[in-house]
Amino acid sequence: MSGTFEAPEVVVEELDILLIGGGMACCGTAYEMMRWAEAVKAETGKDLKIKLVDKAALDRSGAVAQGLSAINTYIGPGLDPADYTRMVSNDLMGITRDDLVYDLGRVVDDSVHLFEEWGLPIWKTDDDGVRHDGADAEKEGIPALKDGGKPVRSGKWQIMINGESYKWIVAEAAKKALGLARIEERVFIVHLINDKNDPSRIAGAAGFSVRENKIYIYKAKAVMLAAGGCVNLFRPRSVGEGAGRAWYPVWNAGSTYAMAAEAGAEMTMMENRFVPARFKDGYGPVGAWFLLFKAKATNAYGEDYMIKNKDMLNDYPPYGGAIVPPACLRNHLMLKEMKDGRGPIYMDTVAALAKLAETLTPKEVKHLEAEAWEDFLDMCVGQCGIWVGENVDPREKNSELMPTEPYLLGSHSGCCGIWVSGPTDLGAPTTEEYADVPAHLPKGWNWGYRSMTTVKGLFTAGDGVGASGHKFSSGAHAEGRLAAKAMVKYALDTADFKLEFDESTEQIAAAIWKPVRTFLEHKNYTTAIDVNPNYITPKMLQMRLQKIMDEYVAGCSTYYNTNDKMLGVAEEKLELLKEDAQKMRAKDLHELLRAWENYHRILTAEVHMKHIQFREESRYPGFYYRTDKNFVDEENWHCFVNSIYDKNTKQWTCFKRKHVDLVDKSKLFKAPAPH
Ligand code: SFD
Ligand code: AMP
Repeated sequence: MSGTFEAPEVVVEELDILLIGGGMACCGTAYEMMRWAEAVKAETGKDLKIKLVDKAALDRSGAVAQGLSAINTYIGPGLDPADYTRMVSNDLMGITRDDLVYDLGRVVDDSVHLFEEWGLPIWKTDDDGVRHDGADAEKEGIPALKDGGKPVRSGKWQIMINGESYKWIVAEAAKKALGLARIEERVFIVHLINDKNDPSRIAGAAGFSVRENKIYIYKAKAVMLAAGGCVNLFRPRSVGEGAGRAWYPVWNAGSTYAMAAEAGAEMTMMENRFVPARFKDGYGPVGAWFLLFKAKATNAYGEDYMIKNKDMLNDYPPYGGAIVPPACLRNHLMLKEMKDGRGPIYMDTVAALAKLAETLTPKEVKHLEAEAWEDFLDMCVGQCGIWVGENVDPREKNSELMPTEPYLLGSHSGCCGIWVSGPTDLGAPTTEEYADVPAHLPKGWNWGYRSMTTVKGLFTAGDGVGASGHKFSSGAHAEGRLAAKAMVKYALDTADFKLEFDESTEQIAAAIWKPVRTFLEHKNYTTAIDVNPNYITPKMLQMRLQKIMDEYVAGCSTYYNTNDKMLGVAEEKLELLKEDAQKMRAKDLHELLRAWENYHRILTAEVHMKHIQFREESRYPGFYYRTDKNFVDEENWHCFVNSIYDKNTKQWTCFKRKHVDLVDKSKLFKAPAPH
């Protein structure tokens, strides 16, 4: 029987393993998992039931939808995972999990090699130092990366690709590994289900089809939750007709953080956020300009604020003294110019291209100019629209840069997310304090299965894993792969375990469809469908959330400033918003999706606010400032801030966890680091 809008069909499926999301991380998990699952089947005859569900279509879902033009994490020969660990730590102001980052550093290149094998064109440098596009390099017989081919480094960690079809290529490999029967596209998961007899264990997940009137309820022993980061929880700089634009993908709505928290998973560093400097209005990325084109950003009067304001870095030892200052401090120096009225900020594309023309051949210059456009066409096509619409030729006219609205993510240059179990073969106890801990890592960093959250059977990767940023596309894929093996092991270890849902399927289905019921019940009360005292549209509710976050939780409109009092106001307003959210309506499946995205955003916004409130310092100047605690306090706050949500009382508990360096960080600094 197929369902109707009034009475949706409820499909219940029993699985061993469920993968939620179809982005870089989940594609990695899918690819790797099938290798282990097939080995298990060959050896034992056990055929693990595995399914992947994505709210969109795998080929273009997630952050890499439009493609990318660089892979930002490729270690390659000459660097080592410890160097990578140091860089990540420094960029995130010293508070990351060295075990997770180092572990990823050991395997990330393997994912890049696979991408190349699957057809991703990677720029190469030949023996004469000449650069070639990926396809040309292949035609000319330049070896693949894994056979010693030299990539074109845009930066120390980044390599250039022709990546318009990056996601297609990665998705194809995942689909091939899984087989189409194991994939359900356009199913939005809204809720994780705990086990009735052990609330700290996962038992499944539930969602609905965004195309058909169907609710899906999955029972599963192991669940991968990799549904990306959180976008549009702050009022975006682009309003009105541009409101659908953002830098990070608008379709990732905090599902990872909200659902994991509701299931009881310990969260970490949720105060962290990323406020990227981007080309104004189109959100075009800047990495290629800064790193490959060696462009400088200036204030309106042509002054390089990184030089002009460099003494401001001294306020933040030891990080300000790093050879490459952290991204937030680079913003800090930029914001000074904007606040003092010396904006707009410009990317000096004119000088950069003229300088490159002095040393490169005309053919290479032409290629680079084409790349300037391709960089946007690959990953942020709207920026090309801006350049065309505003008659921008980057050789002749500089473009404005602007710090964007904040995004929550754990894979790009941010580190909020979920606390996970680390690798099993890293890190000797360094201090006496840990000498009695049987595990090799600091206490509480490992509980057996790599990438498992503190909820048994619930795993995460990519934007989901907290305290370890700078994975980017390649790292998210690799991290998904790392989890796959542990998930198969967990599913086998718990094969005889009988799961029981802590809610009935009827309760779950009713909760999912509630916004539809609200609409159907009240729709005839007024003649204007959007104006009704009995419900609020998801769009209006989203605007309210964004306004609260923007004005009180350090959004753009306050230059990223907040304080204890403003946070108090936000807390109160969010409470009221949550009450009203219960009255969200859904007049069609699209609005049902929007309503549930909002629920996820609200919970994510709340935990972000609570963490900022708890951490009594400003750890990320340039990303946010607590003006009542406007300093970095290494003595008291060089620690993780973690939290747990109780879905019954709806209360958050924030607490400190000790931070330990496993990799020596002194190499990062011009002067010796104090710790
Ligand atoms: O230029 C549900 N990223 C870059 N990485 C690089 O390596 N190089 C770059 O050049 C990068 N740049 C960049 C990047 C991203 C974006 C948007 C731009 C530019 C414009 C970052 C990476 O893309 C990012 O780190 C990874 O993709 C993260 O991977 P992952 O798997 O954690 O998230 P995802 O790929 O967005 O996938 C999420 C999936 O979840 C689905 N989903 N499914 C079911 N139910 C729900 N409730 C769901 N909610 C979400 C999504 O559909 C998706 O499949 S640059 O700026 O530096
Ligand atoms: P973005 O385009 O800003 O997302 O950056 C892409 C990559 O370049 C990421 O690895 C960033 O950390 C790095 N990056 C961007 N800008 C700079 C900069 N000014 N200095 C050093 N690294 C940068």
